[in-house]
Amino acid sequence: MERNLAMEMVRVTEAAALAAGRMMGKGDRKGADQVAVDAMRRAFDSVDVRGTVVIGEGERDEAPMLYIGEQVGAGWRRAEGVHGDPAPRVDIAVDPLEGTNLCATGAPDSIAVIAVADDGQFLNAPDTYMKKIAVGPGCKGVIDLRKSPTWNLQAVAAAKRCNVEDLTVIILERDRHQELIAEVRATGARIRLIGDGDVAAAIATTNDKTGIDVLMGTGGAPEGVLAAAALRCVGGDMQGLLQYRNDDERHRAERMGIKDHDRVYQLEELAQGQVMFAATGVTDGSLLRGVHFFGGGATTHSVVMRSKSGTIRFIEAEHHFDRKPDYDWMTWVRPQKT
Ligand code: FBP
Repeated sequence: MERNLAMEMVRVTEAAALAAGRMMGKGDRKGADQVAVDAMRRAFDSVDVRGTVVIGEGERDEAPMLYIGEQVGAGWRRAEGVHGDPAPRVDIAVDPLEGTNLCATGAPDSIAVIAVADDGQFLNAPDTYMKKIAVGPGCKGVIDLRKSPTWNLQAVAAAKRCNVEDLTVIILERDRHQELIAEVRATGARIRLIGDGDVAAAIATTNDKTGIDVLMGTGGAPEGVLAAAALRCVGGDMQGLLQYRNDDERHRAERMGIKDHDRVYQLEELAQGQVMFAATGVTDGSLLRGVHFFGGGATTHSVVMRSKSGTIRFIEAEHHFDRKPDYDWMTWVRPQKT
């Protein structure tokens, strides 16, 4: 997959983050999500790919934009033209605003996210839950979701040549995790409980500066595929097991081609082939700073990675609104009140 495409994808996450950034702390999670979706969708129009959304805002009948199966990217129009090679066909996984509550309350770690893979390479995850375990580079091959949290923490501690007490586990604070939290506490490991945002949490395991070693627990399945794309790029590891809340979700999964409901998906099954991942911070977080506005502009902080090269690039951008082309998504970003 092309290097230039990675930079194009950052422009798309920046657009979503800038739009959502305006909504920080306004207590309107749906509104924040809406402007992020809108900005991201419009920003795709200038990217030269033939993308198909495989992880998005839901099924076509419930999401007007970035729905599963939607074709995005300027490449579709160009492919129908006469000149040059057709644009690359890629799978697109998006979460224009991951952590809608975090943005609505101004809490840390809401991000705008995109992952791209060669055609047909992401697990078409239904909108259900996924039990997950994720670790950074250095712990590849040591985790096993079928085994207990205690077993896994001992394995991670051995790989990191430390004691279990030295590990920090990040877990979504949910009632369903009471047993997990009790077991992790019993091992002596430290815990960081978060209100939302397990994509950023999974990415945090890949960077020593965050102090996070392991993600455990159950969160969204689409978020699991996005996290897997990031972990593929950095050489971390992850496993996921789909968890259905009802028969409806189970049937939906079957319609999407999932046959074995007890299968533990390995990292390479969640996100295969050549993968690219980009995220831009919306609110300040452990790895990425959020959108900071100044008179006439804003700064953004993004990370972009590619599985092919393993390069992890952090990009700080200063956007000057008066000099930005008048993209239609800028409506969400320019100050409304003067
Ligand atoms: P949203 O961005 O859709 O609000 O999702 C936030 C999130 O915390 C995800 O990071 C996580 O995977 C999922 O919700 C957990 O779902 P639930 O809130 O139902 O436990």
